[in-house]
Amino acid sequence: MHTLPLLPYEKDALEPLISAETIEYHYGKHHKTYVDKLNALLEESPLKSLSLEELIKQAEGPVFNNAAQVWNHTFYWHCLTPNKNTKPSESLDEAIQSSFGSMEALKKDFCDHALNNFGSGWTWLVMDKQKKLKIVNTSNAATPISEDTWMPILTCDVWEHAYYIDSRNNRAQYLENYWELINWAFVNEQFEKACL
Ligand code: MN3
Repeated sequence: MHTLPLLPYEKDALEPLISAETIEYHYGKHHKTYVDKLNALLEESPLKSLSLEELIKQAEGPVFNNAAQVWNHTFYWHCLTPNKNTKPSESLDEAIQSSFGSMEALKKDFCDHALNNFGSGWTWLVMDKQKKLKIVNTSNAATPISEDTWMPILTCDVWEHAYYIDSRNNRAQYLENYWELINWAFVNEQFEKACL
C-alpha cells in the first residue's frame, strides 16, 4: 500500500502566498486521489510489490501517471517552506553562477519555462550528466526520475489546480509567490545528492 506522505508544514503555513484552501484541495484532495487511485490500480496488478520509484521506471499508462504524480507532489511540497531564512549553499550558488550567470537569470529562465509549459505539467531545475544545471519542462505526470538523464533539484507544479483558487488564471503571479517560498535548504540537499 502506498500512503500519502505528511505535509512538511501546517496547511496554513504558506499563507498568504499559498492559501490553506489551496493546500486543502491540492494536498488533501488531488495528491490524496493519486495515492488512492494508484492503490486501487495495483490491487490486482503484478506490479503490486514495486516501490514508487520502481513503478515510475517500469509502469506505463494509468499506473505510471498516478505513481509519478504521487512522487512529483511529495517532491514539490518539500520544495516549499514558510521559513524565509533558507538560501542556496556556496556550492549551489557557484553552480547557479556558472550555469545561468546569476540567481536573477535562473529565476527568469525557470519562470519563462513555467509560463510557457503548455497545458498541465511541471517545471524543473535539474542536473544533467555533464553536472550542468538546466531548466526543463515535463508534461502531465512526466518526471525526470523515470530516466537517469536528469537529477531533479527543484520543481514547480504548473497544473492549474496548483494556483486556480489563489491566482485564478494568473500563472505568472503564482510563480512570483512560489519563488518567495522556495526551500533552499531542501534544494541544497538535492544538489549535493546530484553532485555525488
Ligand atoms: Mn498538483
